[in-house]
Amino acid sequence: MKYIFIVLIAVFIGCKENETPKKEAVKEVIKPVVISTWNHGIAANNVAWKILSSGGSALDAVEQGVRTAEANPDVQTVGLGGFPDREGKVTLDACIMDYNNNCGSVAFLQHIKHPISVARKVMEKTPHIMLVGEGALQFALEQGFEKENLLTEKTKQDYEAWLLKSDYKPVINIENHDTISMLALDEEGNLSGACTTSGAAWKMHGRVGDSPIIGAGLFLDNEVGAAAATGMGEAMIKTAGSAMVVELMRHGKSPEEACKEVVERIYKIYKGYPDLEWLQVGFIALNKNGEYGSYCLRPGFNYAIQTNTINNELVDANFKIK
Ligand code: SD4
Repeated sequence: MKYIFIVLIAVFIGCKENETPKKEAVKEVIKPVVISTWNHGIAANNVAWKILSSGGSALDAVEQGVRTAEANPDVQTVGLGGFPDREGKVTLDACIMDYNNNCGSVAFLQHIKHPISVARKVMEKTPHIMLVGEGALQFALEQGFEKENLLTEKTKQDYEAWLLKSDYKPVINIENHDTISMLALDEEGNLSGACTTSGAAWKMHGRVGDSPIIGAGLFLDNEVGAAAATGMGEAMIKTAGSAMVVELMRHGKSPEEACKEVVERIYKIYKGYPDLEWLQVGFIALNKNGEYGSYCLRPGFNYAIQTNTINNELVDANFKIK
């Protein structure tokens, strides 16, 4: 008996010695990287890339990048020229987040062309994270932002045409798209993200979507990665969409796999309900290693990606249903 025991111990020690220690594969980090939603991501990435490629911070890159869409009157779902709510008011939502989990947000903000920069001021100059409506406007004016009319002639005409029927049935990829969400990883290996929108066209007055809500429209954890959303905000809020994508990456999913899983959860929630008819959602994600990915519910969503080896390309996201 004693002999058998000694043999077993010897075998056990022998096995241990023969075990080769497992080596964690060291992944090469790709940086800098910037990824942003939709066609207008190209112009936004160009501005962000100038900052990132000269050693600037991801935070500056995302703020300056998305300002291009806010200032462009032809982009009708962000900033100046954004589609109004059903009362004809352009109301804007935006948020920004940095690698220290600092974040700032504004919602239901009127008359200010660059809500993303107001959100950054909320983050840096106040003890709060989110300001809304009149309070956000008052803060913006105190910070020196200019009050402007954001309803352009073109958007006013579109609104008047919509009023004739006043039917709230957003047209997929037309009336519930074009939010710009941007994620960046800088030379220092730090992540930041920004998201800015005029929200769903013809929404109820006072409606706030996912875009200014940290965890829904945008989330990041500098140890893991970042995610941001576009599409019907209610779906992202119901699922804590962007935070969920980051958590799934933490547990080993690739950026695309993580986006896909959340899109599938959303599909499951809406399947069989009338809202599915006009539901579109899309996520972009970027992990700490500079790997990126995306996924959406229906075809038509694309994103712009720029790295040292990819020259600001537009890519069609994979999708769940036709
Ligand atoms: C919202 N998510 O307010 C925004 C709209 C949007 O791409 O993303 N459009 O629900």
